Amino acid sequence: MKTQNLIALFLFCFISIGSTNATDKENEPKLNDKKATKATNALYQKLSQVSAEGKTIFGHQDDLAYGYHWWGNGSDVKNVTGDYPGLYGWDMGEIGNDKNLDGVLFSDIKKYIKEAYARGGITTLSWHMINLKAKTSSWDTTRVVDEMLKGGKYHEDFLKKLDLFADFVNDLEIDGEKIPVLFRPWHEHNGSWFWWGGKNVTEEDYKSLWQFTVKYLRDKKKIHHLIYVYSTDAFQTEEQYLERFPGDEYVDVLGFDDYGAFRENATPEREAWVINELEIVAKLADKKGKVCAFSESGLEAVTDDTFFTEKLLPKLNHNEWTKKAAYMMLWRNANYEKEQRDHFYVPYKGHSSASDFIKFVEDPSILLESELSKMKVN
Ligand code: BMA
Repeated sequence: MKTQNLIALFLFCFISIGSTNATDKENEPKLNDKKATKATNALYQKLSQVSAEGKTIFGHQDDLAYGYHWWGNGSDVKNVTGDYPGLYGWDMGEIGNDKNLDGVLFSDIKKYIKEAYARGGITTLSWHMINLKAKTSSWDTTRVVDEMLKGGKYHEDFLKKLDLFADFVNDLEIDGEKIPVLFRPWHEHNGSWFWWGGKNVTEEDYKSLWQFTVKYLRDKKKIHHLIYVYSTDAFQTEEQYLERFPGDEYVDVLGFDDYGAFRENATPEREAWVINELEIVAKLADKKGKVCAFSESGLEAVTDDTFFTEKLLPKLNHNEWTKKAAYMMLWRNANYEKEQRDHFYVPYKGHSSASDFIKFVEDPSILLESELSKMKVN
């Protein structure tokens, strides 16, 4: 080959490699908030990488605050597996009081979030906000969303709640750096059990509620360490999933909750919905340049000793699409003494499903905290 040809070939290769990289970067999921902090962008990138590698971060609600047999400082996940979950869920319900709706001090939640972050763990916040009209709980379906929007009787009360939330997340700081948070408000809205869901609100009002929440926190309160997670309950089609979607510019993570699929009486067809749900959110996330997740699930009281390896894991690892959920979170382990009920989703030490849970977390696709913290972001 002549020298000129060699140079031309070299230049061609150089330019094509360069442009491929540029395109790859362009296709990488990006946060909507252009002012998002460095740590927040880094977290989003990490989630996107976990997803691209077909791995899933394991999460647990209220993990560090209490467990089936104990209250205050601990972890049923660590007691059973020797490691902490990679992701921790907390709920903002009843913010303004000392304790949240499940009796955890907000000051403790802050402490747990900081401890987890220092170890490399991730935080997600949900919010079972009280019904501002009935002044009760999120399960009170008295119509209220229309009156919470601008001009409505409860708008000011709503702003006060958002201000309390803003103060809470602004306080999540270590060495002058804000701890990034996956914020998942107004979840399971395709069901009618919360005041913000289903027949208790119009499609338009739901979208306005969501958009207002984002705009107020991001633009008015100038909070730039939140990643917004949209999270429906069970669904069967992409159209159903997107029915009340507030818009690409208001959502960063596409999530969903599904408990029905794993209930003891669920048919094999119903169980298979999870595969379909995982595929739909993964394909949508791919199309929209976002991250996807299985934001809540589990089998209450883990009544099946092989639930984790025979029911849950095969869904997550079913195919290339289902593997893309960046994280999956199981719900809380209610303290038996306090609540007098078997309402737990992770085995406690000594529970008959503990060995199966250990096998589940040992699967190479499942990430607990220590593995997650060692992961380098490309
Ligand atoms: C529900 C139950 C309730 C709890 C609520 C908010 O699923 O666990 O007991 O109060 O979540 O955490």
